Amino acid sequence: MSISDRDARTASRTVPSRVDAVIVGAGFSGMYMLHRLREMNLSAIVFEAGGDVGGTWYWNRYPGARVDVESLAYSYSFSAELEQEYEWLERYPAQPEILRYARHVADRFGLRRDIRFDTRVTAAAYDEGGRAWRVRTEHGDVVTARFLVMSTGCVSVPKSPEIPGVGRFGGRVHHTANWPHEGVDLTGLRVGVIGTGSSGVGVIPLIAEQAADLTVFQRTAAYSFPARNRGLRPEEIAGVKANYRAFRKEQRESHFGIPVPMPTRSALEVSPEEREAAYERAWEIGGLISLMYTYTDLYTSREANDTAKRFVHRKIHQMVRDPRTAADLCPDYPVGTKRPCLDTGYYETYNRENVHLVNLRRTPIAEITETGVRTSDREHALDVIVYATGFDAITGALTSVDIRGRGGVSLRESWRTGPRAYLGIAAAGFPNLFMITGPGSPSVLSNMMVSLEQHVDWAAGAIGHLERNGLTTIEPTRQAQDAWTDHVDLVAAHTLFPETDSWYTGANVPGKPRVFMPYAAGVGQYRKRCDDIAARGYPGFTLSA
Ligand code: NA7
Repeated sequence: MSISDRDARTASRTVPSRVDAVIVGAGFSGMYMLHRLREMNLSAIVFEAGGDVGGTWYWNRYPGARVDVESLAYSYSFSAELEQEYEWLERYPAQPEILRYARHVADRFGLRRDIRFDTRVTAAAYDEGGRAWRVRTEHGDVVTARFLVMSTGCVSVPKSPEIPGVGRFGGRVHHTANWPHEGVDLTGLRVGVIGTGSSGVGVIPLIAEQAADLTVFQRTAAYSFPARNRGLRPEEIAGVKANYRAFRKEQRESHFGIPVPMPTRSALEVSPEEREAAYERAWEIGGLISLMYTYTDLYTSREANDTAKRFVHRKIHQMVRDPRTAADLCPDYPVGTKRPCLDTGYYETYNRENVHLVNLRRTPIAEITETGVRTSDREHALDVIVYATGFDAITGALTSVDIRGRGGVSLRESWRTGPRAYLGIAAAGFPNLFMITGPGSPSVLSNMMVSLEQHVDWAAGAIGHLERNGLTTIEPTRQAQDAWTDHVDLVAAHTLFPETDSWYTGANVPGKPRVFMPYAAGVGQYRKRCDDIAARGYPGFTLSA
């Protein structure tokens, strides 16, 4: 941290009463938005609930927290100097390395002086007469801004575990998404982990090494692919750095924001032997998409997907010695339709004597007691419960702020039956509101860095367009919004995604409308569409003087 920035951070709790833009969140999207607005000579203030920059990487400090996209790709592309100077150490860095990168960016671009930390935004109301947003924080700050940018992230509101008796437990309780900064010593303790998504899969092997005894409570088994994490070799870093412009172009034009060769054949048009060999090669490479990119139809054909599913099941049975435990760890939904996990030694952890798997499909949790977890068949005595129960994803952070647009209409209310947002970035009735990686954009079905940079650039482009043309507001029409929402649904309906209950569909949160929220056509196609709309003067939006 530079001296000036440190001073700015500690000294400044002053909040301007009027700025051009309020940005909510100082994760990677909020930091870049601030930088872009400054380049346009606009004033902005960022409110951040956490004590520092980093967003999801500030909060998710549990042991084993790692990014699932390779570091040289999961990084900003907006500054060639930043790209060249930053030295990534690992293929899939752990949380401390990513947070270090976020801090480096904040220092390098002097961002902290316009960020107010430990400040949660509670409400934002659009004043139609003044054509401005009035934004309120938990500390009573009120700021008027022409633009409101929600850089609040897709997995930032931890889901409370809706289990009877949660408050009753007398031991220690931790949530992976709010892990103590000073770390947690579990040596010699009986630990229970509830949840086996990416967070559970990341934390379980490390807790198993420390705790006396670990009980994993699994409701839905996850597909986890080997990360094959390792230190980056100097020559591969140099290779990417020498060609970063071409690499970034490939990222932007790709499907997931990760440059890899596209598959050309169906899983059903090759022999079982050839298919097995291809899956084996993908498994050896590891990573999030190598297996899913083996054939063209793994996301669209159940029969094709079943071949990959059977392959992963065989792998699990090879890795886990106890056949009943292995069977319990085999998911029953199509591979890839919930975000797959990346792991280091997850399945092998179940071969340890001190690790026990409880299949909640067979013996559901009845309640949390003062001394542990009671399932339908017995009580599991515990000293510590770790909730790895996930997030109210994609819309949770947007609806947790009381956002009111024209006529006092609440965003939360208007999304009661499901989110509606044109291009996943703007909503009818909410002028000059930009939702970075909002519902209906590729967001979590992509390398988030690619998607958030694209959204920030597009929002900055739209704001620049207003500025240059003496206009004050941009707002989608209801017609364009409805057509986009239908299009998002239609694209999803061609895939296997909507069939599976997951946080992509909101099915993990009781009472949340079940809608497949991300746009599944890929970041390359999506970007073309957004660019085309901007180039044609923003059809589908109303721009007013
Ligand atoms: P996930 O992927 O939503 O995983 C949460 C896990 O917790 C999942 O196994 C859930 O089972 C389980 N869960 C949630 N509530 C309960 C209750 N009440 N009882 C038992 N089990 C429960 O969240 P993560 O934090 O792991 O990962 C989220 C994303 O963040 C990840 O994909 C990365 O992209 C970053 P369920 O599946 O609902 O049956």
